Amino acid sequence: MNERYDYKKYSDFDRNQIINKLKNNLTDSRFEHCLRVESEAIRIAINNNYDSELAGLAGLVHDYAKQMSDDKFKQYIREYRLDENLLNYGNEIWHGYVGYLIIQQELGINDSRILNAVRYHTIGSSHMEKLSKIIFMADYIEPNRNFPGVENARKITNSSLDEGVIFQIKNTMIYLVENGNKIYPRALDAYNRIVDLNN
Ligand code: DGI
Ligand code: FE
Ligand code: FE
Repeated sequence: MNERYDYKKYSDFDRNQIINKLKNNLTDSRFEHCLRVESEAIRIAINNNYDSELAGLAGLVHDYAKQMSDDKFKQYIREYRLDENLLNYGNEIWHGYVGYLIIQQELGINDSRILNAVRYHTIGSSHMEKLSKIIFMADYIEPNRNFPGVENARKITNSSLDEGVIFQIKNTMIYLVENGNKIYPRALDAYNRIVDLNN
């Protein structure tokens, strides 16, 4: 299923080379998660009449920066003059919201749809393109996810991608509040946007 593309159309490297880079940068279990998100993204893309090659590649690379050092992220935040408030958060936010720049540089991927999908895969965004929605949901419902409510999330997403996105954004907000975690303001923007759209 997931060996159908070599991804050379969108990357300086082919799928085998990308896989080697992922293996070099990630634990085995995180690497396996990336393969499952690739397959899940392809499945959701087909369900939603979207380009499954773009979806597969974005899914494969979405967590590439997950195990990069804090120092490397801080360096990127300074070098690219990103929001200084990012320094008050950590890897959970950085691996996507900053990590897309590392992916662009190290994997030679320049398609803005893929880069945005990686950027927003953890926190969502107030303005998500279709590929961003597909990766956001593929990461959330890939077959090994087993949080309470995941079956419901799968059912909803299989009948409506947009409803799946709303479900995840609301549930993650509840989870973060219940656990006393800080909410990155761009995540709050994504939540406020879905409230506006439903009024
Ligand atoms: O990288 P994965 O583990 O595959 O999944 P992910 O990128 O969706 O990361 C999920 C984690 O990110 C989860 O523990 C919740 C956390 N998270 C999402 N939004 C926010 C957040 N953490 C903080 N502190 N603030 C947020 O706004
Ligand atoms: Fe992630
Ligand atoms: Fe992930």
